[in-house]
Amino acid sequence: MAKENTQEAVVVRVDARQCEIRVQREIVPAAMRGRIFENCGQDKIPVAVGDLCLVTQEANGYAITEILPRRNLFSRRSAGNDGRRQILATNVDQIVIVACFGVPPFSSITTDRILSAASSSKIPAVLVLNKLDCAKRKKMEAILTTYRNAGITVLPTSAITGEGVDAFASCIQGKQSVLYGLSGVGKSSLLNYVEDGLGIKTKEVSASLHAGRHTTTFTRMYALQAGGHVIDTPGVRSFRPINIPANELRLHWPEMSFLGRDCRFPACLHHQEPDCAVRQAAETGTIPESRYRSYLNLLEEIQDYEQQH
Ligand SMILES: Nc1nc2c(ncn2[C@@H]2O[C@H](COP(=O)(O)OP(=O)(O)OP(=O)(O)O)[C@@H](O)[C@H]2O)c(=O)[nH]1
Ligand SMILES: [Mg+2]
Ligand SMILES: [Zn+2]
Repeated sequence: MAKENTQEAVVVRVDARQCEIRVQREIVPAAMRGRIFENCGQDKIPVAVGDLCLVTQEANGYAITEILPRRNLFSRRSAGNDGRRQILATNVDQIVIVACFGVPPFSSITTDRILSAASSSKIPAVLVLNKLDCAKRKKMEAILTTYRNAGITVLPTSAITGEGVDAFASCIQGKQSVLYGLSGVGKSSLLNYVEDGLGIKTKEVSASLHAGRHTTTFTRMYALQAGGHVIDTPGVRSFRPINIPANELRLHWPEMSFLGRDCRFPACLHHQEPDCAVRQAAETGTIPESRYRSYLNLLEEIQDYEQQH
């Protein structure tokens, strides 16, 4: 049974030694108590945005004493080669992958890696394609078709003209979502557009020429007036999924698993095996080459990693 001064709270922001929590509708700082570091396992930090936790009120503020069981968890392999896991968000209903037309250029590899991580965590994902105002029609249609054929909901938007943002707003309403994608695609701009008063810092238009700077530097959950919560994250430059074995990777490319029934070997990795129906489909354009290439690119990386560990 919970102690008398113990309350339930939600973690809305995490820094190196301190967090912010929402408790009784207020956002307050909270310290992390030593005990929660004990069962950290492969994680760098035991607390993540989205966590439900127990907190106690101490003389100089709140302290998190326990993380409650998570219903799901979105993570990646942390930078460096220590095999650690970086938890990006927990207890979410969906991952909203944000990519864009224009700058930074659309990256199939990054998008498909994030999609595979969402799939392996059993979290639904949607793809927002922002900067519609910068889109070239042919390229836009190719990207839309590729992902819609893979069974993924795609929402084209522009945080400048407002086109498509209503659909984005309905997509996040009433749910707990995490926005994730490359730096500079317009994650924070989209949130500012649909939610009055957030005032999240976004890149100045003039400063966007200076590539490589992240505008959002911490992950933070915001409550939506229409109901639901959304987690804005700092953009990434690259993404490595974690805990997907090479021989299961293909399960996360839905359009390949159907075709894979025609491969000679039931456990075909769709790489160099003879009579591979998936490779043939990529060669003839039945499945998009970009999706097959991003699969192979990740497969080889995971195989290298598995050989080293
Ligand atoms: N043309 C155009 N520019 C946009 C659009 N949305 C955002 N931008 C611009 O893109 C730049 C980056 O926007 P941000 O909202 O800071 O991007 P972010 O994804 O939050 O970036 P990080 O916080 O670094 O991850 C800014 O200069 C925005 O004004 C859009 O729909 N069209
Ligand atoms: Mg941002
Ligand atoms: Zn095959």
